[in-house]
Amino acid sequence: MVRNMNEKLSNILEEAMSQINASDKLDRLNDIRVSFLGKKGELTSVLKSMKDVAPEDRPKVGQMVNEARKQIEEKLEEKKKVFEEKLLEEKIKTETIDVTLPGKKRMLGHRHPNTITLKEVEDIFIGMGYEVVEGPEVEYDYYNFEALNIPANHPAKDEQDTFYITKDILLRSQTSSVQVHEMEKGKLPIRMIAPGRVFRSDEVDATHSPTFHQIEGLVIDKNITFADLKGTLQEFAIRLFGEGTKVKFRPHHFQFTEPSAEMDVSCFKCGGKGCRFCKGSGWVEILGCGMVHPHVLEMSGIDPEEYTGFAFGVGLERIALFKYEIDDMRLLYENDTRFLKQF
Ligand code: 2U9
Repeated sequence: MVRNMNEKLSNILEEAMSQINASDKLDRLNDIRVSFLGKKGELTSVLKSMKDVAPEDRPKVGQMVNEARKQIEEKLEEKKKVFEEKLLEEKIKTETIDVTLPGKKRMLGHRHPNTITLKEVEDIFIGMGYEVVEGPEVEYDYYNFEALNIPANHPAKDEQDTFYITKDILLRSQTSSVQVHEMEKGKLPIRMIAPGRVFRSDEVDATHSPTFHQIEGLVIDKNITFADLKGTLQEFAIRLFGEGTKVKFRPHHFQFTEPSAEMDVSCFKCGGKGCRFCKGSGWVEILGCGMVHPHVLEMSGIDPEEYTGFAFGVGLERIALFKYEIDDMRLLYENDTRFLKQF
C-alpha cells in the first residue's frame, strides 16, 4: 500500500516538476499550483484517499504527501522569482523617465495679514529694546480687572464685557494681565509688549468681533515721563505708516492710566488733507495710552514714588485694516483664500 502511494506521489511530483519547468509565464504557475495543490488538486485528492490506507501506514503516507507538497511549492517559488527578475529587467530596458516634463505645482501658503502686521509691530519694538511676552488667554478676574484698577461692580467692567468660565475665571478682555504678571515678578526696569488674542462679548459687524488681537506695551523705569511716551509712540507711527506721518494726542480716560490719551495719526491715504477714509478730518485714531496709574503700580508691589511708567494698547486688526485698506474686519477671519492671496 505504501509502495503504491509512493509510486503515485512520485508520478504526481514528476508531472508537476515537468509542467513547472515548461511554463512560460507567471500566470501559468498559478494554474499549476491550483491543479496540484488546490482544493480539487491532485495532491489533495491523495490526502482525501487516506481513508483507504491502513491506519498504521497513515503517518508515513501523510509525511510523503507533505514532502511532495513542499517540493512543489519550492519549485513554484523558484520559478516565480525567475519570471519576476525577467519582468523587472524588461521594464528597466523599456521604461524611460522624461526628466524634462514639468513637475507638479505645490500650493504654497503665506502669512495671514494679521501675522504680517504683528511681525512688523514686533520688529519695531524689538528694535527699540522691548521684549515680547505672551501669557494665558484664560485668566483670573483679578489680573484682568482688579489689578488694573477696575474693581468689582465698576461700570468700566461693562465696556469690556467678556466670557466668564467661573465667577473668578474668564477669557481675558485685554492683554494687560500679561503685564501685571511681569510687574509682580519685581524685575525692573520693564520694556515689553504683550501681543495676543482677547475676548469680548460683542456682536459681529464690520469693526467688531467677539475675539480679536491686541498689542499692549509697558515701560517702567525711574524717571519715565509723558515725553518718553510721546516720543516712543511717534517713532512707532512713523516706522509703521511711513516718514512724514504726524501724530496728535487727545485727552482720554482709562482706569489703569493717569493721565490718559488717544493717539491719532495723520491720514496715510490723503496725507492729512481729508478724504473718505478719514471721514474728512485728516486724522485716524490708532491707539490708547497713558502713564501707568500709581495705584496699579502699588498693587503689583512697585513703589510709585521711585518708579513711573507708560503703557499703550492697540488693536492688531485695526492696524491691519488700515495698512491694507480693508473695510470689513470679518474678511480677516473668514479664511477665504481669494481674499488672503492678495497680501
Ligand atoms: C498695565 C497698565 C496699563 C494698557 C493700555 C490702552 C491704553 C488702550 C485699547 C486699544 C484698542 C484696547 O484693543 S483696544 O480696544 N487699549 O487704549 N491700553 S493703555 O495699559 C496698561 C496695561 C497694563 C499694567
